[in-house]
Amino acid sequence: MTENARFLAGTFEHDGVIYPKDFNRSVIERPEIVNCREDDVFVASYPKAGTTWMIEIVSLIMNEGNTEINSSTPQLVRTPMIESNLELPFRLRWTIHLLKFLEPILPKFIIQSRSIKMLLLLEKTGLEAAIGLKQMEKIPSPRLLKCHLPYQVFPSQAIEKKCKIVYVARNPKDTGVSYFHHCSLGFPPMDYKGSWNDFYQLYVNDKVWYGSWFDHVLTWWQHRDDENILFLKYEDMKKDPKGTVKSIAVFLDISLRDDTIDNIVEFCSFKKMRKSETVNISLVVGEKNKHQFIRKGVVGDWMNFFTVAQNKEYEKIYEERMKGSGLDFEW
Ligand code: PPS
Repeated sequence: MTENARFLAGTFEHDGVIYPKDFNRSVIERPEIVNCREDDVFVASYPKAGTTWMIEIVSLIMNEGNTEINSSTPQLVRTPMIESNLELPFRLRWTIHLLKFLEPILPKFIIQSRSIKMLLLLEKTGLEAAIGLKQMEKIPSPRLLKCHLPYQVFPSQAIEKKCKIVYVARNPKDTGVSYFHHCSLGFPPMDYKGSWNDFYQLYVNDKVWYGSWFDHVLTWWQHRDDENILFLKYEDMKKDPKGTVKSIAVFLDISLRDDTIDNIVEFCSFKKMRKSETVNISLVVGEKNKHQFIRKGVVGDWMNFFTVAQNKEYEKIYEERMKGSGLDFEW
């Protein structure tokens, strides 16, 4: 089986969009089952748009700059991803706890074996608890929730109750490159072993998780003027992080002191987030892995990956799909 065929075998399709097989099918097929509260806040995006960065910013705004929870609790635990569904069997959960207890005394070669590393990773990153719907119930209001869902399968209760949603979009070339590194992180289901050229074929044919970048971003873009939706771009966050924090605070109706805003910008800088174990899962899985989660954080890294032919093909698709939308990106 080719690497791309193996990738596709790990997916399911709903309404023409593919998703990882181990995600919660019912959240995607029946968006009305997600119980939402009126004061829920969502960060939504197509994958690799800067979601993790945005969540750090929004959570700090909601906590009026208090960094305590962000420094101590994995992001995945405090901000559930609603469609995730990592339902570990009871026995495995116990093994993980036992391993954590024994970790300081176990020989290095055991700790570094792939499966043990994987189990410890689950514990350390909070992935062990990443069962979106179950986690959501446990979190006190106001909750901050994450998802990558296209608008048409976004929780309908959230739309009806006008929950606030911050949607972040990033230019599709950098998104694709970042997506390649994400899928290649080295642990299931992110254990893609193909090359960039292989992955490009999946990406350009909308055969990656959450489907077409264009469908996703443009459908959310159509709702940019809804009173409960704030549509932001990664490139603008890079250019003006302080302005970004201010505009989100206004949207959430939270007033912040100027020095608090500066602290939020600093706490959420690429440098700081890269070093933070609560957000950078690569620190837990191993810095030596050539693919990183908090990786480069720049605009324009696509130039190091797209071939001339790929760029030509992609530009043509971009022109066609974005025509008349009023949405454009700098890259
Ligand atoms: S995910 O897995 O879909 O939630 O990934 P997501 O968080 O959306 O996107 C990851 C990319 O965002 C970059 N990143 C940042 N850029 C700038 N500043 C900060 N603070 C920051 N934090 C994360 C991260 O490095 C990924 O982009 P690439 O291009 O791979 O570096």
